[in-house]
Amino acid sequence: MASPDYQQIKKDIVAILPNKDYDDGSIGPVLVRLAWHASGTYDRKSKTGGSNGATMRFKPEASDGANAGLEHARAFLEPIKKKHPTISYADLWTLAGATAIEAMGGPAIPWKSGSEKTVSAKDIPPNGRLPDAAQGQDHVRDVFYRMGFNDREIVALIGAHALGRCHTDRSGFDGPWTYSPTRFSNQYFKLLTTVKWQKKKWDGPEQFVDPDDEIMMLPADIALLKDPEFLKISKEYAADKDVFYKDFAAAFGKLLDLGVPRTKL
Ligand code: HIF
Repeated sequence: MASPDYQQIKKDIVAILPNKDYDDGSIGPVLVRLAWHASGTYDRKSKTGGSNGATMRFKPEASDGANAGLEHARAFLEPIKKKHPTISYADLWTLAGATAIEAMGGPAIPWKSGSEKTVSAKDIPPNGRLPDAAQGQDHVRDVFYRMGFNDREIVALIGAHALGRCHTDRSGFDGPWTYSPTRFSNQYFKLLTTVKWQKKKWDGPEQFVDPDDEIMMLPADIALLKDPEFLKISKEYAADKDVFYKDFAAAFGKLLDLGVPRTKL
């Protein structure tokens, strides 16, 4: 069977991003979340989890509450998988995330094919490895250090919350982080470090909003303001989009590659 035509697959992914019936008119953000959640189960000590094998297709990962809503992202990509059957699901999902970032105005994300088509049931990671939005900086560090990221990479990655929105029927939280949720930028850091965030007055989970209750931050986002090291880096990214783009591209490319077998040269 012919090997996948990755350039054509990227074109096909870009072609399905605009979707007037979905959220803010683009499925780009939810494809980015699929790629991140498929990769974010990685544990560097046990070398388990990560994007290899696209294990979110199977239980228990498929029914992990943290992945609520990602069935839409997986369904959006099915027609592309059918058109290009030789690409692995894992490579398709991570390529879709990288392509969506670039198509929404973000930096080019380093991406390599090579994920296995499937793995055995024992390789499906346990639920509970993805971060809990209700927690703060200690939890965020625990989760991302476990994957092998440092403080600078953590802050760079969280900049992807420039994109998309929370859904009350998925995570329980509500609303977008920025005023342009389908454009990648450093607006997340500009808003995070300047808006007077206040607790949202509602009966949903604790979250923070601007005075006009138009944009929001999760408790895990506000952690970047409470932690001196995270705050310093957030201010740097708010002031310098190019530095943020360079650091984000490297960190997101590293995230998508977690768990993919690479022969160490
Ligand atoms: Fe998110 N994230 N994320 N996230 N995320 C949500 C949505 C998106 C966390 C929690 C949430 C990252 C890290 C963290 C995106 C991309 C990334 C939602 C809302 C929650 C609760 C889900 C819903 O209701 O639909 C936490 C606690 C994280 C650790 C700090 C990454 C860095 C920012 C790693 C990342 O790339 C994207 C994109 C969305 C929007 C999805 C959408 O459907 O629009």
